[in-house]
Amino acid sequence: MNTSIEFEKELAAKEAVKLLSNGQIVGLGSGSTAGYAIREIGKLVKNGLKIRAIPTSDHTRDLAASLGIPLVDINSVDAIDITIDGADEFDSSLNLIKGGGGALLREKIVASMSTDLIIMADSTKKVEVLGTFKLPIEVIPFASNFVLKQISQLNGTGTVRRAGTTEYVTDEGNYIIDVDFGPINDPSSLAAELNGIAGLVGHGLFVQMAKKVIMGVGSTTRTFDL
Ligand code: ABF
Repeated sequence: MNTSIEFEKELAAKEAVKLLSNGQIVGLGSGSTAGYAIREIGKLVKNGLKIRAIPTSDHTRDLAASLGIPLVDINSVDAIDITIDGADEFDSSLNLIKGGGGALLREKIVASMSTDLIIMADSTKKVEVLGTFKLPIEVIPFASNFVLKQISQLNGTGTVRRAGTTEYVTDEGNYIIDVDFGPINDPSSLAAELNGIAGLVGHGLFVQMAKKVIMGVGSTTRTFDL
């Protein structure tokens, strides 16, 4: 574990949590940066913060529950006030690659329902052009070979993610294909192409969804707004 990167994640998370206020419905992201935020929220809840939270993964749900953070069923709310989540890459337009942790489908649903999507990042996540990090794509297992072929027609090279000797399976029972598209110069067009592939249920391109990125850098934070 790189302690200075971990420190940047923690700094970004603590800064993001300052944006929460009483009465909000809060989307809780997944991954290690989100973990710092969730632990911070747990402390605030013990000290009286009144929120209801919607987790983006089973792991986040279990962590939030263990800290006494009140949870609410996503299907019982019409909207989410604010979501704080991590990312694998972000560019200067605040377009994101997410899904390295495998929770991209629920993360995108929660983000889509959120008035404000706040991304927390360490300084390694900022890029000029998205695409060094392989783009995670979630597929139903029945369609994995078909989707791999469709992706190759878009000049992507994908492999089904493994967990030891078997395929990695998401919280929704799907597979992940990690795809090297090279530099993604037009994230919006690629997202539109991917959205049209049958059997592909989600991808990690979050285009024009984030309102703000809070990045830890050294011993401080830097905020990128739209
Ligand atoms: C989630 O966790 C994902 O969208 C992203 O893949 C990952 C980032 O992980 P970490 O915060 O551990 O770098 O936010």
